[in-house]
Amino acid sequence: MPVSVEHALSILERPLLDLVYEAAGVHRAHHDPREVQRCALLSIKTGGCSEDCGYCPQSAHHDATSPREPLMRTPDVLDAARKAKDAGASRFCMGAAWREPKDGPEFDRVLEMVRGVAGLGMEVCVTLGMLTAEQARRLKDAGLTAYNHNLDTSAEHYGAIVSTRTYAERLATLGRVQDAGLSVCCGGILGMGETRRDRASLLATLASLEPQPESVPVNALVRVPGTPLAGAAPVDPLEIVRTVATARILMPATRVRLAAGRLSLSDETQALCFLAGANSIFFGERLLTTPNPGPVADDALLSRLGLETAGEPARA
Ligand code: SAM
Ligand code: DTB
Ligand code: SF4
Repeated sequence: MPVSVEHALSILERPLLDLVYEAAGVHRAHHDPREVQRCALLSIKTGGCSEDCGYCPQSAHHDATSPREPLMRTPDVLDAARKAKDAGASRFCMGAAWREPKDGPEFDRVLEMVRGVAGLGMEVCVTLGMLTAEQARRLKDAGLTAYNHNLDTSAEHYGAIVSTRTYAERLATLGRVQDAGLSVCCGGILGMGETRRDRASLLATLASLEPQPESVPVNALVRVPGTPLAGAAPVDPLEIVRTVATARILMPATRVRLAAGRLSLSDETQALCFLAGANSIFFGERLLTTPNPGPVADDALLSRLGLETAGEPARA
């Protein structure tokens, strides 16, 4: 069912505590509120990307000092996945700094990585840029759980952030991913100069996808020196809470993931986000190229909040 921007905005703008209270109720009706999934991230191909996304340290258009690394070897990726599993991650997401994957040996290697991670009994997700229908089908056949492809912001604000591709191209890839029978992981970034209406517009677009995304990552912009958005004003943490709560109300069955930017969020803000329906985090020392709180801090946080790890694989 299509969700209108006005409807999403009317939820997003409710008095904060009413909003969180309702979202918590929806969350508890659809999920075990004590469970938080740990999802590990690995950059399998880093930097030198031809796109000009204003937030991204991996774009070749900016002066950010992100390293450039060619596509990793499969055994190294599988070692990282095993370590993540041993540390409690049940989902492994691999990211590549590509506009789109080229068919040939590199794409075949990614398929091999997907088969390997799936073989470890983990949920497996990749984010490789735009896909053809055939590539989506081959990823599905290799055992991929979900494809991450973020819309990042509203259609209206997108052109201020990225010029080398369009919102329509992003939506077309999402359609091909769904047609291949893959789950969609699709979310956005807060703190890129967008308005509340932009956030409502993004949430309405996500909630109108059919089926709704299996997971929605909510990123707070990591302001990396050298990127055009390095000087953006930091987002008010309570706006992140509002966004999480609205996502939960509009998409009751979706996993809402607190993604990039948690280093700039207090434990108390994260606690409010979990109350408002977030039930997954990126876990580990690094995101793709930037730091993340790390397992020691996250173990401590989850234990202070009395939260448990969802789908925890048996530890060796
Ligand atoms: N190149 C592929 C693409 O753009 O679809 C996949 C990798 S790209 C790095 C994956 C996502 O990382 C982006 O869509 C964006 O949401 C997120 N991201 C990149 N840089 C970020 C930053 N500085 N802060 C927060 N999120 C960021
Ligand atoms: C998502 O929404 N956030 C992750 C994951 N999906 C691929 C990426 C965050 C990247 C943050 C910047 C960096 O570490 O390079
Ligand atoms: Fe490239 Fe993805 Fe970064 Fe954009 S977000 S510059 S497509 S790696």
